[in-house]
Amino acid sequence: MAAIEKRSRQDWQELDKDHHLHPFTDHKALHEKRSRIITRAEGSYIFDADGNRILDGMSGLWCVNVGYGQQSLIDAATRQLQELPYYNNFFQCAHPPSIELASILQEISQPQFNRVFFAGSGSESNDTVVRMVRTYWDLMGQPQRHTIISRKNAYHGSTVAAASLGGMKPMHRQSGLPIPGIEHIDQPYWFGSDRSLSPDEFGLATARALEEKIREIGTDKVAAFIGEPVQGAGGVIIPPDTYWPEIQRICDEYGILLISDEVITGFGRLGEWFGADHFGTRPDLMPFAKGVTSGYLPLGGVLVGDRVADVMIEKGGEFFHGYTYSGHPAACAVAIANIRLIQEEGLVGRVKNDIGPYLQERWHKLGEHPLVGDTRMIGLMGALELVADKETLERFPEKRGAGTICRDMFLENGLVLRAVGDTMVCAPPLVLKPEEADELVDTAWKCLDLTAEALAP
Ligand code: PXG
Repeated sequence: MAAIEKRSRQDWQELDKDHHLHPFTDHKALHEKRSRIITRAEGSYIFDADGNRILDGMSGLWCVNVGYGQQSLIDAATRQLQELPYYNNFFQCAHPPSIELASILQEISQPQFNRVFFAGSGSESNDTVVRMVRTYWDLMGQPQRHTIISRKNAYHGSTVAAASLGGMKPMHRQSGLPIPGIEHIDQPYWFGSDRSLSPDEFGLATARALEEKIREIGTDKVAAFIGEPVQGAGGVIIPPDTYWPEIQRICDEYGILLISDEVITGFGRLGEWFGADHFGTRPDLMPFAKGVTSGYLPLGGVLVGDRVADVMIEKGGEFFHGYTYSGHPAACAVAIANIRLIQEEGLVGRVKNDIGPYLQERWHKLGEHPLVGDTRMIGLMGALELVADKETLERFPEKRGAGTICRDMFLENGLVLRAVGDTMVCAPPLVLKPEEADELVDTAWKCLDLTAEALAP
């Protein structure tokens, strides 16, 4: 018997409504509307229960880097499930997939990374970061150094510690967050500023807010700074070139740890293995997830630099932290196959030199549309800003819901892109073909026309 029944779209929708509470969802609104049921996927396309073929301009949730239907990943999972479907890495045990993956991650990352701590998701990875950073400073004999500085509008996950690191106000409001010892500074979002400074000046100014914050809190109290190389969920915010070098300088000067959250930017998204490689930073910790398995199975982890790992190993004492699924064997086997595929197909270089520049050039042409005030793209991660007035760059009033209207137009016309307010974001699979890139941009232009019509007074 098949594990999953064959049912009509309507039956799935009714069962879903009756029994399933979705993540990040207004449940009342969804009850009135019903879910879109996705049944299968191939390459860069997903298919819904009505058979509609939809170009997945978001790689699922920024994760399906190698695209759907890759047989080598499916085979790796199958083989591993047959051989050893589960065993843990607690109590001085390990298994070949977790060890092999740890050594491969060391090969593809910067030289300071020789060790990895596994988790099951990006959120768990960032919870690990909070625990590990504070443990490190305790071991260093500086237990007062517990404050982690992050940024407003950052996204680091949805567990209590990860959401606290994040700078999403509505998430904080809903559950009494952040937890103590986490502070947020302004983000390097030039388009969202008053634009009185040049992007380079603005990049320096927002980076220097870190220095001011460290001084305000006390130079002996700050443990670390965490940032996404490019903010994803916050609206694909690409910092000016001046930003990350200045952040690195400040971290070095004050001796605080630098954490590069690579959950979205890792595994080729920016045309390098990791976002830190693109921006030239040398992080001490790099949480990752998503693209490590291209989303085929859940896996996360933290790449731990020697500065931290050596202290933990030399000083000893149990690190009271870990998850049942830290280094799940099937997920690790899929990650190994995924990384090998990225290497064999040269996908990182393809993003940097081939499909990346190809899509970027076309994406920037969308900037000529009357509804678009700005376009940006780095690797295969981009955004465009919807504006009410192309001259003054004035935005639509929030209640018009321009971004949501545009997102729904995209979907009706066979394209998934995300709306973050009135910022439309895009992160297609790294295997995107040139003709699919053309389709993405042509559909986007047509839908911008339709959105403009819908928003016309
Ligand atoms: N860090 C970053 C930078 C992320 O983008 C997480 C951590 C948390 O990962 P997990 O695996 O716990 O979800 C993320 C996740 C969106 C969206 O709509 C973005 C994420 C997750 C869900 C939705 O943009 N990013």
